[in-house]
Amino acid sequence: MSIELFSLAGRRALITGASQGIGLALATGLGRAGASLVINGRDVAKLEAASDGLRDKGLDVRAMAFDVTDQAATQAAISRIEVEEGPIDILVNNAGMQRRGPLESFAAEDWHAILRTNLDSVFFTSQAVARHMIPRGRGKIINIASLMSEVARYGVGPYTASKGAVKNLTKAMCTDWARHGLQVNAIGPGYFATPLNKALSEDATFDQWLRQRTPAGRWGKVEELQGTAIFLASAAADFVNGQVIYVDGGILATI
Ligand code: GCO
Ligand code: CA
Repeated sequence: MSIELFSLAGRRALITGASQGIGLALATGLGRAGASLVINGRDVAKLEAASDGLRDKGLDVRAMAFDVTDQAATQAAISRIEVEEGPIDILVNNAGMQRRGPLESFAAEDWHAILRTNLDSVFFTSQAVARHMIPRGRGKIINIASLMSEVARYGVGPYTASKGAVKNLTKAMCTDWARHGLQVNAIGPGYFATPLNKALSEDATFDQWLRQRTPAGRWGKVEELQGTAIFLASAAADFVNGQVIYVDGGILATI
């Protein structure tokens, strides 16, 4: 089997929420596999810094700041990318946020913020990109789910609900769009030391719990998500559809 199967040469990938953390790691991995990159974020300064870092690695990258929770802005940005850069072959819906607190006191505006960022954005961005992919008869959409697509943890109910929805939206997109030659899958990260989890990784009690609860006995490194993203973005996964691949050190496999 040729390694070409995993090559992304000649392909363009759009990654949302790519200024830092998992999104930036995924952009780096897809770029190293040969993809031209368009990275998205809301904060222009952070996005430019991330672009510079990727360019320093010799990668082809365009920064495109837009708010993925704003459907009109997202549709306009996707059209601009398709005209100015070329076809989007791979979409990684990574933008996401976390707010923690028990459900009985969780504010509605926080609930809506999480659902907008973690779920609405996946629908808005995927719909806008799919409208260009469908006439081409091909495209790869990779949603970033979570181990919280399967299980809950105290105090992250709204996030858990949003990531459970991302899992089933992945299956729904597969069902509607596989006939058009699109493959839609998800990656479910376990615990990774990223800015989203700073409060956790710096908490000695949580850190000890996590290491004992995870069969691998450690936090994941964001680079360890790159191989799964390259696989799902490549021809090697042309008949993989509607799946969630968990990259979690075994945490979901064990009680
Ligand atoms: C938490 C964490 C988790 C993980 C994420 C992993 O508070 O438990 O934020 O939600 O970071 O789900 O994919
Ligand atoms: Ca370019």
